[in-house]
Amino acid sequence: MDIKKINQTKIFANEIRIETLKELAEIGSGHLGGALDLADLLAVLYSGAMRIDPKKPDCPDRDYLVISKGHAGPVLYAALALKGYFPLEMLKTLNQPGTKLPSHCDRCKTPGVDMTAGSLGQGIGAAVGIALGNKLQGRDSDTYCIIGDGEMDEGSVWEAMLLAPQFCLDHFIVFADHNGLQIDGATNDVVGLGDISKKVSEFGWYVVDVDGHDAEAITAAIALCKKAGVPAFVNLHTVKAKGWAKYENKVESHYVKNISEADILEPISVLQDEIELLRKTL
Ligand SMILES: Cc1ncc(C[n+]2csc(CCOP(=O)(O)OP(=O)(O)O)c2C)c(N)n1
Repeated sequence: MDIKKINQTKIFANEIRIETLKELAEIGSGHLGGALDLADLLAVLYSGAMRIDPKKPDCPDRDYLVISKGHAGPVLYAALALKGYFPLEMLKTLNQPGTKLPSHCDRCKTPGVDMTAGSLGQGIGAAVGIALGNKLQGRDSDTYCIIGDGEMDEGSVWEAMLLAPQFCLDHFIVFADHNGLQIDGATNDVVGLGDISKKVSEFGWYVVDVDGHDAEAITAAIALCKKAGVPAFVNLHTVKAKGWAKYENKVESHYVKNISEADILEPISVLQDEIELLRKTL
């Protein structure tokens, strides 16, 4: 794999984290942990894995992304703004009255957002519908979906898991953000999922386990999934709040209040130092 391309993707991931932190500091609170931990995946998806054109967000032949754990809106907005879907300046309006960037994703408000989400367990069913619609209309568009491991406690997720192989949705890739935590504790302590990969595999999916912070491994996994010929599931092992050491792997990172401009200086400085090191390799 091209190391320069991978390092560019890593730089992009840190830029996404920095913009996400700035968004949350601007409004002073928000879903921090489950947003930061998706930056590496989004960097891969928006660095070439997905067929998209920021100038034509509604082009029917694009690839589609449903973030079913809709509370991760801020990290998606950071990626979209950095890709040029809308001005970076707009990120300052996160969750403000009249904004196009509500805390939870809304397809009617934000250019580049393909599905409204927030009520957990709904987005993956919508993604099955999108993938099926594309198949019936003969498009070769890929549909991607991101769900949370806590979200997988919802029964509707497993209904969608049953349907995708039934419809032979071979252009469908679901990522589980497997950080082991949810709103009020460890997922295993709330409703344990057991061996997620084994379970999903038994539903008829192609399954691959990946380090969710390794851009190269994520890229390789997507390539495998595209060849699978059946719906594909990436068990993405992540660290909640990855990129802000103070909050990493902490339940309290789920929703953080009183985030100030001063608070984010330290994590941003660490992320910028990493960017500088990576730039030297280009
Ligand atoms: C149907 C529904 N029930 C409850 C909630 C409240 N809620 C918001 S986030 C969350 C935890 C989600 O955990 P997970 O999917 O693991 O997300 P992550 O830890 O990656 O942020 C809950 C229960 C919701 N949004 N929707």
